[in-house]
Amino acid sequence: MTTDVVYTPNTYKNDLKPVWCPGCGDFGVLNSLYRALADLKCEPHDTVIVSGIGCSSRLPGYVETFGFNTLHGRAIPIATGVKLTAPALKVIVVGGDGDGLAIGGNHFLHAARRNADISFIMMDNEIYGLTKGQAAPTTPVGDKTKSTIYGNPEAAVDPCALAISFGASWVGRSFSGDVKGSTELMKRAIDHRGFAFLNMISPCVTWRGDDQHKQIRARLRPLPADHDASSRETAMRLTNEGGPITVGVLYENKQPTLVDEMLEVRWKAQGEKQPPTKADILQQYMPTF
Ligand SMILES: Cc1ncc(C[n+]2csc(CCOP(=O)(O)OP(=O)(O)O)c2C)c(N)n1
Ligand code: SF4
Ligand SMILES: [Mg+2]
Repeated sequence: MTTDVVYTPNTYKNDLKPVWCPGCGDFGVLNSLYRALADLKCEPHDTVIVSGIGCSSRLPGYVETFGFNTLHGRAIPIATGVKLTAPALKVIVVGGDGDGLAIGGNHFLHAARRNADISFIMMDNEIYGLTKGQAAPTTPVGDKTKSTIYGNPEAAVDPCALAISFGASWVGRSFSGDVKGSTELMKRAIDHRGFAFLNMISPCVTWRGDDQHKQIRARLRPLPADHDASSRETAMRLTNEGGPITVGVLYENKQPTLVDEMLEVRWKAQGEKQPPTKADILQQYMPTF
């Protein structure tokens, strides 16, 4: 007799209580992720969540899958290594804007360029939260922070514009206060073959003010009804918008992934003429636990 496993958000919860400040946007990200994993029926033992260091990077500890809280800025290369070693695993990177765009910006670039088979859910609070409020690459120009007391002199980057121009094959944006919408976008990102980047706008109530939730919500816009997500040019028009923040799948395409390319190299090196099929890959690389 076979028993059908039931997957619910509770499947992925553990006993560790998040230590985020009350009202932190990261709670919404975590709840969306529980739901996305349940809807996708991700096996906890076939799923790995990798992070760097930061408030947001605490997230793997709160999810009942495999997890790795690595070094500040180094989640992406470690996740890429996990995926190349065991391609049958679902590998998800989570972390902050400082982690992903400042100290880890080089890894972001190359993972996108290589179409590494990982999804990167970046919790963007426009600040370094854990270290008490220094300006980050997404802090708007002119904003006062602990490290820019006269106003931030640097222009902010739009992470989605970076991801699209670096060559990411899936790029989306969401707001942590919209758990339903974020769950759907996370499912698409996690299911995507190749490098998927989800810019999760996730307010920091402590260092960006109680108002950040309200201010961001007022700027949210859905995708235009005729949006063509296969066009890089069209997607780019929905970045660096200044006032409005467009949420949804901005860009999506299909192209060979890093695992495809590496397996082909390996097959060639072994003298085989045919590239591997998906079945070959899974058979050779299924995790052994
Ligand atoms: C190599 C290294 N440099 C700097 C730090 C200090 N540090 C820890 S977290 C962090 C920034 C956190 O900001 P972000 O990645 O945006 O995450 P958040 O806390 O906002 O979620 C910094 C600079 C560190 N831990 N390691
Ligand atoms: S400092 Fe900001 S990002 Fe960190 S837990 Fe508190 S509200 Fe969240
Ligand atoms: Mg941050």
